Amino acid sequence: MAEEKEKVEKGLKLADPIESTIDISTQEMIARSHKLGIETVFDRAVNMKPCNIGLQGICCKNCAMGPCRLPLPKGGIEGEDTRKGLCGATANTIAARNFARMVAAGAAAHSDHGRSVAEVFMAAAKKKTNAYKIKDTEKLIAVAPHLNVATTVEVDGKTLDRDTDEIAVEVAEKALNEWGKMEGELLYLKRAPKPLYEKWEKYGVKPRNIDREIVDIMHRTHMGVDQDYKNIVKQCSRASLADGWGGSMLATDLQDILFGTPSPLQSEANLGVMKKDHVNIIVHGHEPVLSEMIVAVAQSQEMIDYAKQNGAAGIQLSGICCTANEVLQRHGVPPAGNYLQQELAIITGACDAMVVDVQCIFQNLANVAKCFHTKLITTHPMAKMEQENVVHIQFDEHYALEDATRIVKMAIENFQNRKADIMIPPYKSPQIAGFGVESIRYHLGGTFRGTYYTLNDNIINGRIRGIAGVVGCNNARTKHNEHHITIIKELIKNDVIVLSTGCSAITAAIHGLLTPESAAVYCGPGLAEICETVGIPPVLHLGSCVDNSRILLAATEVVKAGGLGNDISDLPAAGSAPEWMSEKAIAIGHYFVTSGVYTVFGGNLPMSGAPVFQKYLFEEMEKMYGGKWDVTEDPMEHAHKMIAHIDKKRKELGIDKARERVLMDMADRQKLEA
Ligand code: BF8
Repeated sequence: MAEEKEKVEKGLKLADPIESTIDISTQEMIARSHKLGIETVFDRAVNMKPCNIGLQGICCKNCAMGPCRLPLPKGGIEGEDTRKGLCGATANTIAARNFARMVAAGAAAHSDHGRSVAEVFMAAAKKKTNAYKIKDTEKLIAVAPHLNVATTVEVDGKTLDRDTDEIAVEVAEKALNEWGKMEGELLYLKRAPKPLYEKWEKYGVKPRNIDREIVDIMHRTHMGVDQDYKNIVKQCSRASLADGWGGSMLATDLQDILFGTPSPLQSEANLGVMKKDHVNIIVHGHEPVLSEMIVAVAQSQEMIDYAKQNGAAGIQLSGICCTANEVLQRHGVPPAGNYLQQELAIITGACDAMVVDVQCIFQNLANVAKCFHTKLITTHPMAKMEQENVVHIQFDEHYALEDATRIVKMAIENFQNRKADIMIPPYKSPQIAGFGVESIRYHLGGTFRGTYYTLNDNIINGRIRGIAGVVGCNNARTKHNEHHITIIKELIKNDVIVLSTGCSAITAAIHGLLTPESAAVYCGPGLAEICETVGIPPVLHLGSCVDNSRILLAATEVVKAGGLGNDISDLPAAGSAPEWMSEKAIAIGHYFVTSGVYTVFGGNLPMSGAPVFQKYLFEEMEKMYGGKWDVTEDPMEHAHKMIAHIDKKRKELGIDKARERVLMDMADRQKLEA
């Protein structure tokens, strides 16, 4: 015991690999990190416990009279809640302000990503860069009207197609304007079902422009401004909608137009995609503008030859986090892992370069890279690292190919510097990724109709019980991947089709749920039949976290196809973030809720210390938007809360009976026949 205490005091307590993750390659790499004496997030998580007051969301550090902490008294509150900070701020105000600042940070991250893409898009549209060209003109034409850009012109009484270059420049201008326009409302709001748009109008939450709603949160949560938690939540709704139906949706659309709209393709996932005899380059972060160029350069014959001259058999490109999802969905580049595996990819000893941009990048990567030959390369002016072993190659879209070439060459030349034994865990899973609004229409809509009719039909007849969006991060406070997989398996077992993005989608791939064959193993009979007939996996990978906008638009298409109500909140659908950790997840959760989706988070939501505020999010919001928040630590309960909600919606739609008929098993049928 004393020995154990000493270990803890010296920071030497080590994570148990089996307790830390359900993924065998991650278990093996944690064990290797211990053997090599390299600390990872898994070890830090067992040594540092979270702050109990922060966990409850009731620590206010928005001014220097604090931090003021308002813990819930043991046994809860009887009678009036008299807790106050020095200025008098109540627990509800404090928790709401903290929540709002998370929404602001999350919306800012997604939307600023969108802005970077829009700037590159503008450069491409104006032909100021040779590296980028408009790839998907069909999507350009489809998106243009949503930004009030005409796609045809009248000449001499005839309607002619407008020049695509001209359309592209105007789309870029209109898109960029969405971040800072002085008047009006976000143009994409009108893409939502009409009843939803009218709810936003009624409750006064239509975003004015993207930046303004984020600045507004920072202002109103400053000391001594908004002191009404309901009014603070109202601004959270505006800012999160500016993310989901603004910055994120623009990021997705402009990326698709610029780099190609994804369509289903085959790939693999997990650390085993790295190759010992190849130059391994890992792209990590979120913005695909540079990684697109790295893909192009790494696949060039010149670079492959250069790799061979340097003793390697070729170049293996792989990804971590959402940059991985971006290059996966458009090029089939395999993800080497999700959020919690980033240090482990370097600990293989085979990572010749890890190229990072923005968001979800551990500061400790530099310390881990120091133990190996790995070149850790930062590329974004906004995200530098102070350690000396980190190289900064600032990405400039005007010299994108040159920057990418410099990075790929640096990785190749580093191949010969490998010093440690290589250990790449030999595990990877096949996957089909690259789904989106368009491909769901193609696969589940039927070629004649080209709509979501068949999907709706199968929801109505009960083969598909409902739709779940399962998204988001890993969190070192939860056993890595366990909750994602438990929840997803329980959903598909109950015939709920899953749309997934972000690290959740990578997790599903790693555990073999992104193949059509997995349907026969894990799905209920109705969903299995659909997957088998159409040849799709029961879990559809819709891309990165900004691509949660694809889920909003897919849900909108389902509403439009008819038979399942008039609004997203009418659908037998639910949202989930089983292992969330990032502020972006809170922004996403809130725009899902404000778009009418019942959304369950795993682990903890930092608001339990302010029960009145929590009740507002968990119960009252539903009365306005039809969506609401929920949280639970138990993954089975999590899945069943979603299924119960889906069943409630089926009942309200009057389609619960259809499902009862469909799900008769053989014995039931025989009884009937008899
Ligand atoms: O934006 S799921 S850990 S990588 S925050 Fe980060 Fe979470 Fe992964 Fe993508 Ni989304």
